[in-house]
Amino acid sequence: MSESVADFLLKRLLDWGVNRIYGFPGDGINGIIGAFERADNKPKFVQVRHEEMAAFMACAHAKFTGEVGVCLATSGPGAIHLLNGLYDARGDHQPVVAIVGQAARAAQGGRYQQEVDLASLFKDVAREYVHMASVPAQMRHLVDRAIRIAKAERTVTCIIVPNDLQELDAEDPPRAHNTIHSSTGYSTPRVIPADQDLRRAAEVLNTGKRVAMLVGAGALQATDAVIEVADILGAGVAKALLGKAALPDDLPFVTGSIGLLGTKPSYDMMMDCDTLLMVGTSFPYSEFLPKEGQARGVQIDIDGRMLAIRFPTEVNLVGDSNETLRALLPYLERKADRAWRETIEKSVARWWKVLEARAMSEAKPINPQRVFWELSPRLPDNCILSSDSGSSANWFARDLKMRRGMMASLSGTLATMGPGVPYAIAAKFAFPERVVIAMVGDGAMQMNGNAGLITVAKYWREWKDPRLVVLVLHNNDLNQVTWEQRVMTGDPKFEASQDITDFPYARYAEMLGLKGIRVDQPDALGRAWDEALASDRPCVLEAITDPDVPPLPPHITLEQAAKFASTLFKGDPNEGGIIRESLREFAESVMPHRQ
Ligand SMILES: Cc1ncc(C[n+]2csc(CCOP(=O)(O)OP(=O)(O)O)c2C)c(N)n1
Ligand SMILES: [Mg+2]
Repeated sequence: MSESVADFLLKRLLDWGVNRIYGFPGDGINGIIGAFERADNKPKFVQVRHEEMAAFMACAHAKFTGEVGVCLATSGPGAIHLLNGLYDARGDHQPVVAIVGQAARAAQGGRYQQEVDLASLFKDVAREYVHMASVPAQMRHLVDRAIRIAKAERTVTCIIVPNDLQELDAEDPPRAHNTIHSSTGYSTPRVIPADQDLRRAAEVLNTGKRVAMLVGAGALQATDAVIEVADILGAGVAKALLGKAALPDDLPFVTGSIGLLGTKPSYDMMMDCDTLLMVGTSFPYSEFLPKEGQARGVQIDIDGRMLAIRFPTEVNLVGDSNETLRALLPYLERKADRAWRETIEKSVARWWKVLEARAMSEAKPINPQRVFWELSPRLPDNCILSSDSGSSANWFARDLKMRRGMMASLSGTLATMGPGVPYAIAAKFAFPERVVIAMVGDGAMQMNGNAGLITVAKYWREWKDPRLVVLVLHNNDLNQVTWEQRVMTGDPKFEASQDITDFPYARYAEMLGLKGIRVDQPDALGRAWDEALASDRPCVLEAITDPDVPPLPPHITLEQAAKFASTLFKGDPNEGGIIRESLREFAESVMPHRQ
C-alpha cells in the first residue's frame, strides 16, 4: 500500500522527535488512527479519558521535558474539548501542537455533522499558527511550521486535517511555482542582551542598597546563576509559583512563594526593598510588588512582550535567564553591607517556624497544612510534583521544601482546575523512573482526577518505577473559592455551589487495582506518606481535611483577622469552625512558639 497523508504525518512527527502523542479517537481522525495501527515505527499513542486531559498532558510534557507536546483529537467535539488544556499551555508559554480532524472537504460548508469552524475556534489559542490542510502536498510544511513555530514562540499551534485528506496518497511538493519546500529541525538560540544594556542594569543593581529578586519559570534552568547574583547583591529571592523548583528552599535567603499563596518574608522583602530584579516571571499581582517609585527595577525575560507589565521596570533585558545573569555578573559589585540580607534570612528562619506551628495546630480532623508539612522531608530525590488549582496550591507553594533535582508545576497563568492528575501522568510517561506526586482537591478529583485514575490503571505497569501518588484533600468543599468569597466579597458560604459530594477516593483507587490509603488522624499522616511512597503501584492518599483552615494571604494582621472573623462569617454555615481556625492561624503567626 502506498503511503497516505496520515502515514506521512506520523513519520514527520517522528522525524521531529515526537515520541508520544496524547489523544482520543473519532471518525474525524480515522485516517490518522489507521496510520498508527499500520506503522511499525511511530510515536506512542496514549489514550486519555477526555481530550482536555490530552492537552494538559501535552502541556506537562513540554513543561517537564522542554520538548514540544502533541495532542490529537477528532473534529467537532474532540477539538472543542482540547481548548482549556491548550489555553493552559498558551498561558504558561509551552510549545504544544494540537492535531485535529475536520469534516471531509466535500462536505465542508454544508453544516455537516460535527463540522465546526475550527480555524476560527483555534484562532485565539493558536494565533501564532493554525491552518487546515486542503491538499496532500501541504502536509509537510504544515507539520514543520506548526512544530517550529510552537518551539520558536513557545506557544500553541494547531493543524486541522480533513478526514478524507488523511487517506489520500501522500505527495511531495512538486518543483514548481506556488509550492512550499520545508525541512525539520529547530535549535534554541543563545539570547543575550547588548552590552550597554547589561551595564545599565548593573548600574541600577549596584546603586541599590536593598535588592529583592523575584524568579519564575524562566529561571528554572538558571539555579546557580540566580544564587551567584543574589549572593553578590546581598539579595533575598522570592519565587513565583511556576518558579518553585528554580531554587532549593534550604537556602536561607530564599523567601519562598509570593502573592496570595505567598509567604510573609516575600511580602516584607517586596515592601521594604529599594531595587527589584525580576527574572523569567510574569507573576500577576502587582500589589505584592514594591509600590511604584519605591524601588528601581530591572527585568529579564526571553520574551520581549512580557517585559515591564507588572512593575514599571527601568531596564528591560530580552535574554535567556541563565545566559543573561552570567553576562551580568562581571558588572556587578559585591555589596559590602550585608545587613539587608541578614534581615531577610532572620525573617525566613522565623517564617519556617510559623509554618510548622500552623501545620501542627489542631483541626477537625486533619489540618491540610500538616499533610504537606509531613510530606516535605519525605519528598524523594528527583521527584516531580504537580498541584491542582484549589487550596492545595497554597500549601504546595508554602509548605513544601524543594531540593535540587526536583521539578514542580501547576496551571500558573490560567489557574484552571483539572490538570493535577493529567500533569502527573505525563510526568510518569516522560520520566518513568522518577516518583511523581499530584496534590489535588476533592472538587478537582471529581472534575478530572477520578477519570484520570482510570488512565493510570491502564498504563502504570509500563512505568519502570510505578510510584505515582495522588494526594486528595477530602474536605467536601470547593474550599479555595469558598474562602475567596468570604474574604474578597464578604459573602458567607453558599452551600448549593460550594459543597462537594462525599466520595470514597481511596476505596475507588483499590477498585481500580491501585493502592488506596485513607487518613483521618493527624498522627497517622507520617506513616501514610511512608506507605504511599513505598507502594509497589500508584497510590491514592486520601486525607480528610478541615475546610475551616483559612488559606489566607500572608500579610493580614491579627487585628484584621479578628475583625474579619467576627464580622464576615455571620450566618456562615461553618461560622464556629472558621472563627476558631482563623484565630488559631493568626496566633501561630504572631507567637509560633506558644504551646
Ligand atoms: C475550570 C475551573 N473552574 C472553576 C475554577 C474556580 N476554582 C478555583 S479553585 C476552586 C475550588 C477547588 O476545589 P477543590 O478541588 O475541592 O480544592 P479545595 O480548594 O477544596 O482544596 C474553584 C471552583 C477554576 N479555577 N477552574
Ligand atoms: Mg475540596
